[in-house]
Amino acid sequence: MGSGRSRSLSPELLSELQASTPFTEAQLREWHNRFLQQQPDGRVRHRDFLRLYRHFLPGSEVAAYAAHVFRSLDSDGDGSLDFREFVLAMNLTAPGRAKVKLRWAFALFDVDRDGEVSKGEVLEIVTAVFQLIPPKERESLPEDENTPEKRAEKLWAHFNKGENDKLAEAEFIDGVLDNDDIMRLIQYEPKK
Ligand SMILES: [Ca+2]
Ligand SMILES: [Ca+2]
Repeated sequence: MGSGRSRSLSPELLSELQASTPFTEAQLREWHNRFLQQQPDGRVRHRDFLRLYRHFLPGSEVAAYAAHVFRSLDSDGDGSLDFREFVLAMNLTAPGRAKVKLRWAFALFDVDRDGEVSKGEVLEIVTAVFQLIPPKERESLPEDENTPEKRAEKLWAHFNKGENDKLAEAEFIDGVLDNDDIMRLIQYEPKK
């Protein structure tokens, strides 16, 4: 056992990941070993992912958000994250990768994967993000941000879009980059 093709880190995959992320060969090899210790079949499933979210955000309703994040990371849509998808996810959390993170955020919002974001998709993701906010914290939100609907309206108004307009990736990134007020609406940062 342990000699299957899916268990080894191929030279092709290694060079692809080195080209598309700032990680070194040594880091990638170490992660690959650890990944296989945690996931002996080389795949992270939705339920593993959900467990992780429940662990890190114990006071939050994580199911909807975790499902959307999983969908956005599972780029080939096969229902599991392989090592390649896993490393690209790690790349999102590396410091100084604002544009990379926003490209991912766009994929998160593009629920039907048609390359554009509609107002309905904004409401869907904003609702999932809102559920991450523990009920006690929700009470202290500003009046115009204390429901998912208000947050979606605010976001959509920021982009200057009509009800049935769509948002392209570049517009989304330019609109969110370096704008803390808008960034706050598209994600939830747990209070330390
Ligand atoms: Ca996959
Ligand atoms: Ca879409």
